[in-house]
Amino acid sequence: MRRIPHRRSRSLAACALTLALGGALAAVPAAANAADGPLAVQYRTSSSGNAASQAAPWLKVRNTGAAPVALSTVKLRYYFKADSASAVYRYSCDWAVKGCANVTGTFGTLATPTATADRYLEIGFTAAAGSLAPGADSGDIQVRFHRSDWQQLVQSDDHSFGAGQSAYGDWTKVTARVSGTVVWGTEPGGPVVPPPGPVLFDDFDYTAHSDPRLAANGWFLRTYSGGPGVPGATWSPQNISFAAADGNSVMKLETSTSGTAASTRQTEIATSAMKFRKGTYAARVKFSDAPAQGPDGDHVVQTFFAINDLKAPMADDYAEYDFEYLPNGGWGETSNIFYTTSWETYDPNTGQAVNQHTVARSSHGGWRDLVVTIDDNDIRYYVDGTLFSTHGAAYLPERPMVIAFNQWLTDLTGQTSTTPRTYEQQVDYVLHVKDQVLTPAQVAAKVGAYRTAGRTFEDTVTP
Ligand SMILES: [Ca+2]
Ligand SMILES: [Ca+2]
Ligand SMILES: [Ca+2]
Repeated sequence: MRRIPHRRSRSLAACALTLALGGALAAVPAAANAADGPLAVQYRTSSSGNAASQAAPWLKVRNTGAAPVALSTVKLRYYFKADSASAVYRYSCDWAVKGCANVTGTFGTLATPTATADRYLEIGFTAAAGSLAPGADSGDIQVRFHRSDWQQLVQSDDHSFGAGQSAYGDWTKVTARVSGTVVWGTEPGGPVVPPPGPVLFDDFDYTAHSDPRLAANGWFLRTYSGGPGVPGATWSPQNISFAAADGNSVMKLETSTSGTAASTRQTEIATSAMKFRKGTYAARVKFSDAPAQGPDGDHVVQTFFAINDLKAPMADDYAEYDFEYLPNGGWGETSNIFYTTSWETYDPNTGQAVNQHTVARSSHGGWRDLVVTIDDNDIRYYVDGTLFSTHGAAYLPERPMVIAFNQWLTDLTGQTSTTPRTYEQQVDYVLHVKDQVLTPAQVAAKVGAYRTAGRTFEDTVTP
């Protein structure tokens, strides 16, 4: 428990009220690809008998991702149970849109057989098969295989066989690999590969705080007054800007003051929609230990967080998860301190708080890779790829939240100067993957894939 009388939480209650009253603010997120792939496999059989002279798995592979995929890196596996340990099978390609000459078929043996699979037919492609553009599929790949002695083979005990699959449809019993990594389907006895989940990604590639794409993409730049921070301060969208920096597009939050409430400009940007609960939240944020200009010493707070509205003091369906950096201390601290905090609830009137927090009393200035994951068991915070803290199940979110960044001053007691000064927080990107716990390396790979594809925004998370 920590008592913090002036929490930002009060601001979100106001924000939610604003959203409830102001339909104009509730921008609808732009639709994008339903899946971010990268591949899906479709299957039909052209030989449906439980026992047959040959198996005829016809296949198509579709690029569901945002980047082209070279077919030479793709392998499809059709799993079956051999008719005997010594049975030998022969592969044929009858027709393929990419050309049978560019399609390969080889047989493999499973190291760990199951009741329905001890062999597989692996379909591959030569370089001449080319690549699949986003949204494109390979077209028909009509292949078959039979026993070398032309005896009947039993299909009814084969993992990948679908007797009723007389037309093409997505088929997870045939797997797809890209460069050796399974990206589609379920291997025999193996873990189920979850389908790609809804995702929010924004590289913050905008022109200005007035760029209409910000609202179209579901962002709200705060204008309404109130806590947290200095009473009477202004929340200023004009202090949010966009630029190229350190090799990528970045968003800048500038918070300025001359030591009075009237001169204090704080900044906040949040999603309009309260639709984020379990899963992975990530952002690359640049904290600063010194002002961009003017004298140093204010109690500035630089943040990345998820939060919902407090419906009543101590309501337990409140939720909030914070990264907070105070380069000059504050909240009774005299030097730099970095917080991760998971909130069950609080009372804005008394300051009573039910939370779990973990701190580091050290500089966190500079670019930081921040990741927080929330599943059914706990909340895990990572900084620069390293686990920083794990918070318990008592603090899991009961309801969806918004995602937000803000920069504000806890009070004006950090220094007495009346010389103007400006503090700057930068944000490179934000990523949320719904209901999936990603490692920091998987976060980096996902962000890298968006950049390879030249894609700066996607939002497929539905409320
Ligand atoms: Ca069989
Ligand atoms: Ca709660
Ligand atoms: Ca960026």
